[in-house]
Amino acid sequence: RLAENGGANLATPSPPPSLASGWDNSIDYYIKKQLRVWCRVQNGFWELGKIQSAFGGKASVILLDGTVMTVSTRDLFPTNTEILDGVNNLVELGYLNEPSVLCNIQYRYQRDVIYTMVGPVLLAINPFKDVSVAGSDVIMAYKEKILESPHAYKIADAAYTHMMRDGVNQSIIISGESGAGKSVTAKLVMEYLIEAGKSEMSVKISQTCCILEAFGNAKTSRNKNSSRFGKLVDIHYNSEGIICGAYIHTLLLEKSRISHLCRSERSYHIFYQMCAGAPSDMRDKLNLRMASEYKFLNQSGCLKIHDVDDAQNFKKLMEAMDALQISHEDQERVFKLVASILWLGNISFEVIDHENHVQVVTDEASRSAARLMGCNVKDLMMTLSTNKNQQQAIDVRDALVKFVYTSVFSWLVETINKSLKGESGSRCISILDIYGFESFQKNSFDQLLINYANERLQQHFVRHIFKLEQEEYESEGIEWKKVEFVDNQGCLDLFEKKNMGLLSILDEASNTSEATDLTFFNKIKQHLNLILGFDDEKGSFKVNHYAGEVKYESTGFLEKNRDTLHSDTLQFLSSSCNNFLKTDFDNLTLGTKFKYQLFKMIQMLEKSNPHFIRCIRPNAKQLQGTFDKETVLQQLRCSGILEIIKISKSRYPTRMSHQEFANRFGCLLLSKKSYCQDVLSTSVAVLQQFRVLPEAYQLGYTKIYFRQEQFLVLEKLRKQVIENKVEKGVSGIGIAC
Ligand code: AOV
Repeated sequence: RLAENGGANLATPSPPPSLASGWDNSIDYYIKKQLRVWCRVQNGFWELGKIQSAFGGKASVILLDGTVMTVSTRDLFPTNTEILDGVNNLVELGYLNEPSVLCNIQYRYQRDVIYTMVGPVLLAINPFKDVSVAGSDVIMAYKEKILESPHAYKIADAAYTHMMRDGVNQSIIISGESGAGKSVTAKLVMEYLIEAGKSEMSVKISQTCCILEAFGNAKTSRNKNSSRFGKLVDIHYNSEGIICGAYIHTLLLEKSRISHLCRSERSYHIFYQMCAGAPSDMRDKLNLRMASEYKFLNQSGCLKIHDVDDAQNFKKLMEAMDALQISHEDQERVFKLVASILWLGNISFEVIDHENHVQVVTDEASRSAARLMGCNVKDLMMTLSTNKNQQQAIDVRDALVKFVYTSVFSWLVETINKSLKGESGSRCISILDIYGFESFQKNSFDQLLINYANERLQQHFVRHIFKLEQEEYESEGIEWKKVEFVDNQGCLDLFEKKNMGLLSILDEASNTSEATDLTFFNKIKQHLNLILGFDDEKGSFKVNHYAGEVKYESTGFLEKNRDTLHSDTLQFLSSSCNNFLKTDFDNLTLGTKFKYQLFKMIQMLEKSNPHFIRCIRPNAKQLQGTFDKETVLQQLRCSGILEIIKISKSRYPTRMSHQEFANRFGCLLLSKKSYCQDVLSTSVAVLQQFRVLPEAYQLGYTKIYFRQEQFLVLEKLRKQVIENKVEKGVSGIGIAC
């Protein structure tokens, strides 16, 4: 679809002649002037070449390497002049087509320039190496507007400036596939926001990442430091722009990782950090061994991550916990529970055949686990014993460890939030960083929820960048040429529809005791024709996500969604003396809880003015210096980059009600007469006095819309007027000036 649009040019320089009406009118010009063109070659990508001749919709093209090809003129695209190589904002490209966009990003990437603006959206390409232009000097340069090139700091600065100017809450939404660089970008954004409003709270906020990463991140096959939970961090500021507190909302932590690992992946970092870095007195208390001695950790064949020092990170973690004033007593309780999970994983079962009974062996593992959980070993053994089979016993044990770990994680988030609570601020900037879109060889319920969250986020993006923007222009009666875009609402409906959505069918099955993964599979097969395909043998189904197709295996869906603990386990936990392990179950399925948390986050975002950052993975292998065009192009396409450029070219990014505009700029008027009339006359008088060009603004029914540059000019003038008046000590500056 994009390829069809590819040849269309939006801002046609002259000459060369317009290509909007197709090549046939201008092809002779390209031949005569020997201008370079992009030519689509067999692999679907483009190479540079020159047209030798053309006839009947076909052209003969000589590529840079001397190859001569005959192609359809539809496979040729105009190139931009070399002056435009590597522009800061893709909107500046004269000719808008996929090869030019891709080439521009690659040009910058090869020069270690990883950020590019696409209209108001920041693109960030993961360099997989340190190219950082970062730190407090750079932050100050962005704050003072000395530096203006695209950067995560620039977006943070825009949000901060906007918040201070309008007193409106802001959000920075960072999206992209797993491993694309969201969390690193989120850290840079936070760095800026923490520095810009520096207070005593700043150090605490910056230390939270270290704790949340230790407990909520793990190595996956796509990212060695993958977030396995979503987070929305609210930073609260007072009216002077100083930080007064913060709050972290989290989105469900992936649980299956605690007991089951895929080959070459790791469990949560904390386990390895603790095993490698705990000081000797702690090792004794926790009866701690090497990571390789625990089954939950050694099952995947991966214990270490290249270039990561787990022991050193454990030290940093303890410092961070101290900075957040988590008492040593509580820290010890946390580590005891973490260690108890490792020992629970090492528990062995014995089958007593004639009694049809499976029971836990009393050994070092069961004794250590019980002691660390603060319970009696007999109670633990009773809970984990069963009259069914060994698998049942293992399932009960695994449900218990997942519960223990998620309780620790929730307790930590709660405690961090208590520590970050300050005076209530009047304004807030929220930063969203969730687990990115995932498609592995085997995808389970965890991937389904993660990808569903990404669909929701994509809809938020589409709504703000395309839908709301265009609806507003229409309702304000502004001249506007509609831009088409891909809407993912259909896929969201597949998940969310009330009766026959994927999640509701799953919930219904989960609440029916006779239902199985197979009956669930059959039901979606019967009712969900939006699903792309079913494989009866494997019980798998394919969903067409905005970011690509994913095949999910339905085995285990029901159990994961039910998310219940065995009644014996519940009783056992209520008798445990560890008060982290609260069991106030609310009887919601995991899918419903997830949807609820997600909705709450989106609702908060809807109340703020959004800024978007799209992170891009340059290759699938996490390699530096490797720009894989296919991987990048696929991500650009599903982010709708070409459409964003189109909409941004004609967009009016700054807008104010007529009243606000008159209040703000009325003071610039030389003639007080116009100022005394109605607000619209004041606005028009300002525009006339400064001879603002008609194409730089539009008057809507209730608001006035500006091109960014024009608005900045007015702001600069306003600033000068105010400074002049203050310097001269003139009283009676205009109302809001
Ligand atoms: P993600 O947040 O998008 O994945 P990360 O932010 O964790 O991805 O980035 C993955 C890895 O890429 C990091 O650990 C770094 O090694 C590298 N990286 C990312 N951005 C940069 C940068 N700006 N400079 C240098 N290296 C970078 V996930 O959390 O899996 O969805 O759940």
